[in-house]
Amino acid sequence: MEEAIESSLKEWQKIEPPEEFVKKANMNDPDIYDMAEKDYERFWEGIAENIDWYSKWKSVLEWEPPHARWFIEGKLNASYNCLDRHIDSRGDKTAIIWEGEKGDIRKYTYRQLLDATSRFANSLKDMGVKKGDIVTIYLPMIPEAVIAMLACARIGAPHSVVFAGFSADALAQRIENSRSKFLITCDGYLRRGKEIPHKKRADEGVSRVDTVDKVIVVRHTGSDVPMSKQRDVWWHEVMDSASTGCDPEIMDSEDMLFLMYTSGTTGKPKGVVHTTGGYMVGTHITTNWVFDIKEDDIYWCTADVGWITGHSYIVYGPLSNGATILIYEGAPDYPERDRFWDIVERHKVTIFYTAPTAIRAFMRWGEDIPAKHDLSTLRLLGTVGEPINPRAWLWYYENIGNKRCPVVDTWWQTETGMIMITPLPGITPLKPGSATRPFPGIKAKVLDDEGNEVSQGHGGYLALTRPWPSMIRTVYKNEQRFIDTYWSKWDIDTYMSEDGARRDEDSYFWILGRVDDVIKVAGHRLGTMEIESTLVSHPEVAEAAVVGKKDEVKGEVIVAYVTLAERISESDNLMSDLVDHVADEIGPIARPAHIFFTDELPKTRSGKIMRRILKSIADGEDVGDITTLQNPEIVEELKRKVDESG
Ligand code: 6R9
Repeated sequence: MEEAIESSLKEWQKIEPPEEFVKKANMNDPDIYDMAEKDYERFWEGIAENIDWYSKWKSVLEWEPPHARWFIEGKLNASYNCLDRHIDSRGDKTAIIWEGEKGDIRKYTYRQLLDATSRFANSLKDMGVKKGDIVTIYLPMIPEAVIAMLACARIGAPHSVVFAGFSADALAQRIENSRSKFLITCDGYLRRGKEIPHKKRADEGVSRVDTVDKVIVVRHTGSDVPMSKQRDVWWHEVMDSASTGCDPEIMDSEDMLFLMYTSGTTGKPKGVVHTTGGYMVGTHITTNWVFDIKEDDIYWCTADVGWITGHSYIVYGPLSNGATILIYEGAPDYPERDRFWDIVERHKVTIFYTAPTAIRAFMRWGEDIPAKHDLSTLRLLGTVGEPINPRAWLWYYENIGNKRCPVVDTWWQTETGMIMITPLPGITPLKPGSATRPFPGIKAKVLDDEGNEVSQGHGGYLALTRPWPSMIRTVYKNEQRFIDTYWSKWDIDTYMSEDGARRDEDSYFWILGRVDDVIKVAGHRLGTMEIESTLVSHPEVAEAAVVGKKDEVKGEVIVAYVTLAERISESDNLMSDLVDHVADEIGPIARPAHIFFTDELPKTRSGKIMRRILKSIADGEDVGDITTLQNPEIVEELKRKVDESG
């Protein structure tokens, strides 16, 4: 098996797009790249015609690095673009197919989705939500999450969606930073058949802040939940009394559409600000060209709406294209490991977008599982979230796509808003493991520390050297952090992605992963600092260092090295306490896979913890030069501990 894959790796070095696919592809003109290159502002101006505007922009771009403003003075509404403009031609077309973990199915046509969105928009207004107010959405994967987002967009209230798997504390932190007065949540939701008491968590979060006036609760599982008299209202009750029809607010191109908190190098997550015009233009066109969305496609992106992928490629990109999207609430292995393929078969999914970590899990479960299902409706596959190893790529291509479906490996970030480096399936020859080349109009380079382009085959930092419509506008209430994080490594007009990359002989990009203290656990972005601060907040912990350890399925898992406070001795109980503490404070995804107690952490003479060394120890790799440490002897001791733990 291993050998077969390795040999096909060579054989399959470049996979040309299938002729049939090319013929029908939404974008199949290779000259598009040159055209965009000639004058990228003109290119984006043409692309912006795909969005409906109340009034057109006066100029395309104002670029005062690092601040870009796109489609100046253009007026539009994102929810109008996702709903109203489809009603004449697609009013009765299915917009959302939702499947719950228990197998219950709900569908919304575009007309029904518009109706629900308008009603909910009116409910928000009735409750006092005004244009510019930030509304926090803390919901699992249910249609109400999409409706709530679109309703906010409709009335010009930026949403801040918090991943439902995050803890009360993480929720509180985000509400606090955005000073949000409104929260939308639900009673509970199912995960592997077990009910998660979501409202309880939301209540805990709200109790830790002093901003929230109103909580709107979706009845999803039907379980009893305490409702606070003044503060809490049921979604269905406000919807019943809300009036229908709600005129979309006319928004400026540069008005904030949403805030999305994401992890970075320092402890606190940062609020990435996205605005309306450029974001809609960017997500619309990438959905159209990269996923080749057609009228009769059934499109399924398995991400959660709580992450940027859910925002751009479940909600705004696909719905602005009038697509039918599928949303599944539950786990991929519930009740059985074929759940995804069962869904693909039953709903006749044609386009499927998921993360490498999921693909590696499927691979491990074996090809017999997808083979039991008819996957012949699939015509395009995508991946996102972390580098995909060529073996996993090929497994996906062969076992899910039956060698018929192009696989688009799409590199982008919360901050970029839209897909940046990707094949165009009707044009680009594919190479397993490579995200191939920048989307038309995007300029990416691989730079060294001094900002020089590195030569072919060598690793460097992935940089973006030209503005793009859906780029991050600032870090909410922290302009300095925006500049320091992204625009200070080289010249002020060059964006630092914090990813390593190299280019090959065809100038294809190969993403090497993060170069900062961000780790990706099963595709979820987490800051090691966030986890360290949480560990240190435990009364028995003195110091902690967290690194990502390579993992075959999850990409990385969390390893924590912990020094205990004076007179506290290590024990298995304390270890599991600490693991639970992190899960409670951040969420189960941040749960350390291993904790090692140590009397000291390896430090430089100036006292900096050497995480690089700790990572090599965790990965069982050579630690390299340790002569600059003040305590080199600790390295051997830690190596022994890690070895012994197996
Ligand atoms: C969309 C998303 C961003 C980080 C990014 C990089 C990694 C995303 C990738 C990829 C290799 C790909 N990443 N796509 N690495 N190949 N196709 O995931 O946003 O959660 O902000 O994470 O994810 O490291 O810097 P976000």
